[in-house]
Amino acid sequence: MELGFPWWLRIEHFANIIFITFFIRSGIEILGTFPKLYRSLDCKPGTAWAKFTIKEQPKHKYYGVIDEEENYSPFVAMPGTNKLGAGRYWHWIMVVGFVNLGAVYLVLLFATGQWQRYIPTSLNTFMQAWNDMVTYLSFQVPAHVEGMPFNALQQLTYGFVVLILSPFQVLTGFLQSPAIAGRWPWLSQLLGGRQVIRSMHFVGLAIYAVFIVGHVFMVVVHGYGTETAKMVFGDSSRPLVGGLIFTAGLLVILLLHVWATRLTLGRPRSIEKVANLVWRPFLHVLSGLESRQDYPESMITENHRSNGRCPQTPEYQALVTHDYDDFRLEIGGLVENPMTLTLEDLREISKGYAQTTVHNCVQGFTSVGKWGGIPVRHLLELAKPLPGATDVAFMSFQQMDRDDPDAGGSGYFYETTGWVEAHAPQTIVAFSLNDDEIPVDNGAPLRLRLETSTGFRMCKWVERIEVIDGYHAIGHGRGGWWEDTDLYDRLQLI
Ligand SMILES: Nc1nc2c(c(=O)[nH]1)N[C@H]1C(S)=C(S)[C@@H](COP(=O)(O)O)O[C@H]1N2
Ligand SMILES: [Mo]
Repeated sequence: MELGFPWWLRIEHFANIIFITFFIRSGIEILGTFPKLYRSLDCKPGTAWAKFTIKEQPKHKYYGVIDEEENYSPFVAMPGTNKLGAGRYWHWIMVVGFVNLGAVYLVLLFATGQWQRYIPTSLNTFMQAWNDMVTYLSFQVPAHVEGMPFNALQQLTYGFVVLILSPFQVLTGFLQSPAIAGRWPWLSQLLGGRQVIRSMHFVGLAIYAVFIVGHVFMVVVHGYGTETAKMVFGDSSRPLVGGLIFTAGLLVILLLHVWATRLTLGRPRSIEKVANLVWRPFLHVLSGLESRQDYPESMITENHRSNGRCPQTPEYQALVTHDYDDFRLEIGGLVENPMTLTLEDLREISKGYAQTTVHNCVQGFTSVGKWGGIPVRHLLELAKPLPGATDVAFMSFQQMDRDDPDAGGSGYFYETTGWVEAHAPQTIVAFSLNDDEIPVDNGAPLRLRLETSTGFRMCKWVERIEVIDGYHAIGHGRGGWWEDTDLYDRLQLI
C-alpha cells in the first residue's frame, strides 16, 4: 500500500499547528504563575530542580504564593501579563479540540491502515533509523522506506510524537487535576505525586519543542516548497503554489494568535464563556468524584505555603491574642436551626475527626497536611436546611480591599459550594493543622477544605456559614471571591 498524505491527515496536521502553538503559549502562562519545578509535594523553597524566575523570597516580609508569580510577555505566553485564569481557559479549549480531533484521527489511522506509517512492523526499522541519522549527520538525505512517504527515522519520530508523546501530555495534564488525584490518590502517588507529574508535563513540552525545531529545520533542508506542498496537496508536484498556500496558512495562524490574545486581554469574560461552553460538561463529570485521600502522616510536609493576607483588623488580632476564645461560628440562612458555635463546641462535634490530604493551589504548589475539623454535612444535619436550599456559602473575616489590596478586588472573601460538594465526606471546615492550631496565614481559627478542588476556593478565616438557595445574589454572583474577581470557575476541579 502506498501511504501518501490523505486529506484528513493533512487537515489534522494543520489543526495541530494551531493546537500546539496555543498549548505552548498558554502552558507558559500556567507555568509562569508558579515558575518552579519540584520533585516532591512539599515544594520546599530552595529545592526546585528548575526555575523560570529571578525573584528571591524576601526574608522579613509576608510572601504569599501570588508574589511568586512571573509576569511573562504576551509574545511568549497566552495571554501574558500574569493572567492565569485566562491561560488555563485557553489550555482547556485547546485540549477539547485536540482530544476530539485526535480521537477521529486515530480512528481513521487504524481504519485505513495508515497506522503503518507510524508503527514499525519490523525491528529493521530501528536499525534503518540509526543509519538514517548517520546519513543526516554526514549531510545527506536518507532514502524513503519502501511504500512510505518518508524515511525510517522520520517514521519513528512521528510515531513517537503522535502515539506516545501526545497522549502522554494529555494524561499528565489530566492527572494534575485535584479531583482525579483526590479520588484516586494511589494513581497520583504511583507517578510520584503532583509535582513529579507537573515536571513530567514540562519535560513533555521540552521534547515537543525540540521536535518542532527539528521538524521545521528538516522541512527547510528537504525543500520548503516540496515539503509544504505535500502538506497542502498531498504530493510535491506543485511546490510553488503549495509553499505559498502553506505560508498563507501560517500567517492566518499568526493572526489568530494576535486576535485571540487581544480579545483575551480586552474582553476576558468572553473567553470564559467559550471555555465554559466546551469545558464545563467535563467538569460536571469530575464533580461527581469524591475525595478518598488518607495519606500516611509520614508524608505530611513541613512546608505549607500560604496565599492571601490575613485580616488586618484589631478584632481579628484580638481573637488571635486570646486564643480564639471569643470566636463564634455562625450557621444561618435557610435553616431551621440557626446556630452559634465556639471552637470548643466545634471540637466536641468533631470527635477528633481528621483527614490527611494534598493541597493543590490553582497556581501549582502543593503540600500535605492533616486537617482536623468537621464534615460540613454534619453541621448541616445539626442546622437542618429548609426546603429550597441549594448551596452553602462560607463567609470570611477577610475584607479584600482592606486586608489584601494586592489581590486586586474588593468586598469580603467568600466561597460557595453546591449541595453535592457540601455533602462530600471530605468537605470539612478545619480548625487544626497537623494536630495544632491552624497558623494565622493558613486561615485560623477556621477554614474550608474542598479536597477535589483547587485551593483558591478553600475560604480561610471563616466566620459564617450560610445555607442559601442560589449564589447569584452574593458578590458578583459567580460563586466565590476569586470567581468574581478573576477568570476562575466555581467548578475548578483541574
Ligand atoms: N479568605 C481567603 N481564603 C483563601 C485565600 C484568600 O486569599 N483569602 N486564598 C486561597 C488560595 S488561592 C489558596 S491556594 C489557599 C491557600 O491556603 P493556605 O494558605 O493554607 O496554603 O487558600 C485559599 N483561601
Ligand atoms: Mo491558590
